[in-house]
Amino acid sequence: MKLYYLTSACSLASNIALREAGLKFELVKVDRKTKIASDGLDYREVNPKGYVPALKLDNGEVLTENVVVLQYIADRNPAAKLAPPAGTLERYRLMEWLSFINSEIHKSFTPLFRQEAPDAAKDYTRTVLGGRLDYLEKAFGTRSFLMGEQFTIADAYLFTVLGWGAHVGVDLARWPQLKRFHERVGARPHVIEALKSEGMLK
Ligand SMILES: N[C@@H](CCC(=O)N[C@@H](CS)C(=O)NCC(=O)O)C(=O)O
Repeated sequence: MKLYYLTSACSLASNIALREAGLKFELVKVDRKTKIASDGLDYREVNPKGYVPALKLDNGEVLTENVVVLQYIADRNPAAKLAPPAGTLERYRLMEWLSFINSEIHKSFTPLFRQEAPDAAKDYTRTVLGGRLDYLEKAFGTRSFLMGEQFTIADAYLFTVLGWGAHVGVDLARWPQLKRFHERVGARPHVIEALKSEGMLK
């Protein structure tokens, strides 16, 4: 398998998940400006949507969209317990978290990274995002991970998006549980490996 990624983008979640699942994969960097991938391909031919992540399977099929790519990875090695079995209520709870992270947190961050977005739009975005994080802070309570005590792909995804806050004026200090969660996940050996593989850690 090949994982196409942009440094420190949402594809980091799949990079982490692949390592936590113990799967063999190749990491292929995409140049943010030219969209040329380090395997020599024009990334727009791999994923015509132009964004990461994309997971190229060994049979040549390409999977895109975080929520799908992450579940595909988890299902390749059920023993790693990165997702509850398909069809169980717990699996729907996991999908509930993945959807929440994707549409309510991940996509709320996007305008904050856009130079062309007006300041008023960014202020509004910070307010909306703050409300979502307030909810998460309460929902977390005393558990270690989103699904309880078991680390899952939802945690890999949440860790990734929370890491963006420091770059766009969203300080996690306002949400102590989330800050602790970010530190807890950031200390996992496979997470450290993934951060190093993208040059985010020495
Ligand atoms: N709907 C997509 C959105 C993915 C997405 O927003 N990817 C961003 C990085 S986090 C991207 O590749 N943006 C293109 C760019 O920055 O050039 C998904 O959930 O997978």
